Amino acid sequence: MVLDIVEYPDKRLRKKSQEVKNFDLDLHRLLDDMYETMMQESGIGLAAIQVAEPIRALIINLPDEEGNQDRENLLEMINPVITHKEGEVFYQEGCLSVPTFYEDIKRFEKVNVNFQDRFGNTKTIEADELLAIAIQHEMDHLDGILFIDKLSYARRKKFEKEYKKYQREKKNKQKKSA
Ligand code: Y12
Ligand code: CO
Repeated sequence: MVLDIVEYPDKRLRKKSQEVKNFDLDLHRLLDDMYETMMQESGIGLAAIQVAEPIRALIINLPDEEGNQDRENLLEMINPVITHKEGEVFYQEGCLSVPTFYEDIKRFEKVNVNFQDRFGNTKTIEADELLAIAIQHEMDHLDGILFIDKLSYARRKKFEKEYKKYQREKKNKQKKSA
């Protein structure tokens, strides 16, 4: 089932997500619905809070060299914890909860992460390049942090102006089709 994406400035995105304790069918259903939602919306990463579930779960599905998003490469991370971080890199990020806006954001170049899979098994991953960026972006969501929070004051002001325009246009489109 495709779920609704919670969009900025909805306050739910600012909630700190809670540790997952039950690795049950409800969790598996949510992860499957998150995958369907992410694919439908052309995303490569999604945190549970973005579909209004305040639990520490996220999914990432990066495209391969041919640009294909293969479900076999889907990464599901439950209760992730960064155990090592190094380096510095800038990458242009976007977020399904902040449509139409993309900006260069500074992240760690490499991260090591401990997490659990959907069955509660403990795993470790050493990530670099786009995967390291996606993990940091999605893990920020678990603590109510959005990539726009990392913008300079001037850039954030510009973003707020541009985003209001997007919201106005969206509202007008909805009015016309009602
Ligand atoms: C690098 C940087 C950021 C991430 C986090 C995951 N972000 C996304 O998956 C963002 C996807 C996105 C997709 C959109 O839709 C299309 O492009 C068709 C989109 O749409 C609009 O802005 C209209 C916005 C964001 C991982 C790795
Ligand atoms: Co995001």
